[in-house]
Amino acid sequence: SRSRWISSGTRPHEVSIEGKNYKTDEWMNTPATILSAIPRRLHTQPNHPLTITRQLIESRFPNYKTHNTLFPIVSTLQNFDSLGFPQDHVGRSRTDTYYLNKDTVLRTHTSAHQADVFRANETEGYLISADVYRRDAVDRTHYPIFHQMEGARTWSRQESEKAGKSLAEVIYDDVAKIPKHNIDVEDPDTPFHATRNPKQEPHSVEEVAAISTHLKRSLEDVVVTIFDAARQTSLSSDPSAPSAETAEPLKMRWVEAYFPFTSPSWELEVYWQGDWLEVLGSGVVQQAILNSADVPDRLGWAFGLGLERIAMLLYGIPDIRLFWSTDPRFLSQFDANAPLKRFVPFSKYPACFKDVSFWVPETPSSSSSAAGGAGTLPSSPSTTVAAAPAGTTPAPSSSSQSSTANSAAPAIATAPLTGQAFHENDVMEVARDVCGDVVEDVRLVDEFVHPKTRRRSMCYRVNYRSLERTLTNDETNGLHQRLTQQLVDKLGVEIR
Ligand code: FA5
Ligand code: MG
Repeated sequence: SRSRWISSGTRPHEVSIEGKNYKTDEWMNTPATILSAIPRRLHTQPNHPLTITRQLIESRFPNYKTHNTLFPIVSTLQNFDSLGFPQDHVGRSRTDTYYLNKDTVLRTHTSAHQADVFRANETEGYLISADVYRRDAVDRTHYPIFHQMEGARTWSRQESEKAGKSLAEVIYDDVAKIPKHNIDVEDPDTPFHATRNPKQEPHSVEEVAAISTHLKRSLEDVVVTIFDAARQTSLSSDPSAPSAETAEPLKMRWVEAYFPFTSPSWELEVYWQGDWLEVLGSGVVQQAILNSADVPDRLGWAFGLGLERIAMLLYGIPDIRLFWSTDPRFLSQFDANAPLKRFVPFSKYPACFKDVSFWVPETPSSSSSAAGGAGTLPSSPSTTVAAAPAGTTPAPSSSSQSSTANSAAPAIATAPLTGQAFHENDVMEVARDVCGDVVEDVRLVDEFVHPKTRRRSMCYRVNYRSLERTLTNDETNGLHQRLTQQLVDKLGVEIR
């Protein structure tokens, strides 16, 4: 069968990552380009914008224990099973997740550490910041490696009893300690949904209301803090820099969401550059997770936010690739000990668009494969599943659910090992692999099924643009040729 090993013809039998060795098997789908980026740990680099953003958020949760160095390679048990992911959840598929072997993945989210940190039971609240890895779309707000901050806060029923209060009362006392803001937040406040977001049996309605109020107020405080800081920068910077008038007024909204490990669940979106940008997912922690972590007496909330997305709001950084830049024109703009300054883009270099059209290889299941949802390739920064109206959020049982692996792509019905269906993320990865960071965007511009042969044709438009220089014609032509060839070699497509 066709090799799915994207970055080279042969798969290594073993990979060594920071002194730890992993035997690979036929599940291995992690390219060398991804493995080599693991040591970067951008969120702990001094004066890196992700570090400064992380610290600013951490300052809003003063008594929470912070974990910033948890190892990125985890078991499928940690990443999925401990969180209640069903066996057939699309997040587990090799089209969405980087595997080293059947049982070992590059974590797709910081939630992979929830169970372990709850079990350690050191503090009422914790924050985990870390690099996470996903096969995903290529555009200005998505990158295959990004950084998340997980946060959680729990309360003990026994302790509230000792204090002679109900748990809800104790929580509302804590809500009163959260700084107030006067921003109008759009919140339909529909906590429960029969299939997606049922009330958990051990929780009372009052408890859920108290927990979700504390959760929402805590996270609104984070976003307000970021926007205030961003506004300060535009006021104080030099006259040529973007001014306060150009800064948009803060708008945010809560949208119902689905995660296997919370109920009820929400995502928070912020209006940014003309579109809604999803910044985090959150919800009331599934009691089963706390029970199996030996803290059945505790209940509370958890969230996971995208640090790049927040840093983009904070500094006005326009493109997610910039975080990986080692160019002094980028790095010298950030200083943890100086007042915050808005990012001043170095000149934008010209874009170069090239199309590639091909016939999708036929597989036993290609009729039901990645066409539908994946075809609606992101055309805006707000591309994740949450961008769909709450009412369309898939039910837990739906196979098209995609929550941690946030790609809007639907589930692939085929087994992941042989005769795989075409998946858009494979195109994305070939583009990343061939072009590195000089690919800005890859999007589907045309798709049709031949009326007679029933073969499917797709056309992708690739935008070649470097952040640091003008690409020559020869260079983009060469890249496009290689990309086209790799699509043929790795995915078995037939160029039209
Ligand atoms: C999760 O990963 C859940 N683990 C979040 C969570 C934690 C929910 C705890 C409930 C309780 P999601 O896939 O939506 O959810 O990702 C969370 C955030 O990560 C997104 O809101 C977005 O800000 C960011 N993010 C997701 N994919 C990417 C990407 N490819 N590039 C950059 N940021 C991303
Ligand atoms: Mg999401």
